[in-house]
Parts: sequence; structure tokens; C-alpha cells
Amino acid sequence: IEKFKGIFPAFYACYDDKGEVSEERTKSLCEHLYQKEVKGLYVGGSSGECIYQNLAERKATLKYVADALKGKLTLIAHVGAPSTRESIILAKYAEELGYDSLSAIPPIYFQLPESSIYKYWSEIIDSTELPFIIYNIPQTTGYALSIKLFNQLIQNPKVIGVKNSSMPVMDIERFKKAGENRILVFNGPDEQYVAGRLIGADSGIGGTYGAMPELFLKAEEFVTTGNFDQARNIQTDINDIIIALCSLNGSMYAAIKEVLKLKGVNIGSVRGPLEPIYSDDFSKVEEISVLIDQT
Ligand code: HMN
Repeated sequence: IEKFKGIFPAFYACYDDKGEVSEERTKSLCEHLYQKEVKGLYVGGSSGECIYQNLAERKATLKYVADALKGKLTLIAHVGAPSTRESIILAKYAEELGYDSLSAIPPIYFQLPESSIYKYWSEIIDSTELPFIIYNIPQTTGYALSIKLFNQLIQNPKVIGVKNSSMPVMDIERFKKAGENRILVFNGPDEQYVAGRLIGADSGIGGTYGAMPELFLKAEEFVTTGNFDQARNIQTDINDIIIALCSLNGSMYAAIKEVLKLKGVNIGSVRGPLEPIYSDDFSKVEEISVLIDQT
């Protein structure tokens, strides 16, 4: 279980200049994050633009990351897809590749009853021997995990955790209590990393960690050593950076990818309908990059 405790950047989609998934660029991002000494990676989630990739592209990304980092970092495969069938194909493939755990969002598009959500997650869990981390992200899926369904799911010993991306930090505290310390809780909102850890999250998985892993590693160190003033200060610095990343004409992920380019890691840009960064904003990207380096 210790291998799931620490900083887990949510891995970004890595494209070539034509917008195709790139093996070389995927591996360069792997190497970059490995050098930063993060604990592991969450591959193919929101930050991986999973929703804009077909099955073959998602499988390719899972494979390239495993080729680069299997046995070196803890690898979590996000396998949630529109149909149960596709989710299971991805789950079995991740198992074959040697991933350490699976994770999935609830069903999307149709607002299904909790019984269907339970069945969807359970069928994925039953399809492999791997542990499973529930992914709660109501702001994108439209479904907020209830304590009732959470309790039902954790009856299955393969369920080891929940990645909670809902905004109330209290949700983390509630899942932690309901899980009776057996279930790991991962903080989702990067803006509340320190608060999430203090209220009970064991670890964090986040979409902005990849842009500034050093800062989250430092925040984690301040939390574990009880330096709460410093933890709070670094969270403030992180939040200034996140707000800046979200303030450009273009998506946050596009801004992060431009920052990474300035650091020598070119993973292309984003897929539409996510918008790229437009030329007017490149000077702002440079300022953000400097801000990250100076923090
Ligand atoms: C993933 O699945 O790839 C991310 O870990 C999701 C993650 O919880 C992010 N939430 C959303 O994208 C809604 C956050 O890390 C988010 O990017 C961050 O808090 C900045 O707002």
C-alpha cells in the first residue's frame, strides 16, 4: 500500500506536430517526471484527454508508459470509457502490461441510476486481478459518488482507494472515515492539496503536478514534517500559478504543455475542442514558467 502514497502526476496526452499520439514524446515526458522523483503516474485520465482518444490511442499510451517506467514508478491506468466493453478491454490490457492498479470514472453521458454505476465499476473490477481506485469527479461526469455506493463498492477487497476530485474537502474526510483506514483517499483538486492531506487524504493525483512536480513534492514534505505555515505558503504559490495557467485564451492543459516546452519537454498541444494557446499569450506562458522556477 506504501507504493500508492505520494505524488502522482496525472499524465498528459503526448502528441506529435500533427496531433497523433507520439511514442517518442510519451517516453520523454515519462523520463522527465521520473527524474523529478514522483511516486507514480495516473495514466489516461482527464489530463490524458482520454475522452478525445480512441481505444487504439489509449492502448498505445498505456504501452509506451509501461515500456518506459514499469517497475520504476507506481503506474495507475485509468480505463474508464463510454462503454463497459471498451473499459474492460483497456483494463485487461493494463493488466497484461503490468500496471499496479486500475481506476475509472463512472459512466458518462446518460444519467444512469446508481445500480448501473455499481454494475459498471464492478464489471471492470471483476475483469482483472488488479486493485481498483474509484474516480469521483462530479464536475465532469455529473455524478457525485454517494457514501452508500462507496460502502457497497468497498465490500470488494480489490477496491483499495478513491481518487476524489470533488471540491468539498469534507468529501475526503467522509470517504476516509467510511473506508475505516483500509481505503486510500487521493486528493483530486490541486488547489486544495494541503487541505486535502490534512483532512485525511493519503496521497494526491493531479493535473497540474506535471507542470510543477517540485512544488507538490515540497508541499508534501512540509505536510509530513508538520511545517504547516510553509505548507500553506507553498499552496498559495501553487494556486497563483494554477490561476495563471487557467487565465489564458486556450485550455489549462495547452498552457501546461507550452510551459513544458520551455523546459525542453515537447509533448505537442491539445486536441480540439480543447483550445491551444494563441500567439498573444506566449509571453504570459514565459512569465508563468519563470514563476514556477522561482517558487
Ligand atoms: C486526471 O484525471 O487526469 C486529473 O487528475 C484530474 C484532476 O483531479 C484535476 N481535475 C480536473 O481536471 C477537473 C485537477 O488536478 C485539476 O486539473 C487541478 O485541480 C486544476 O484545477
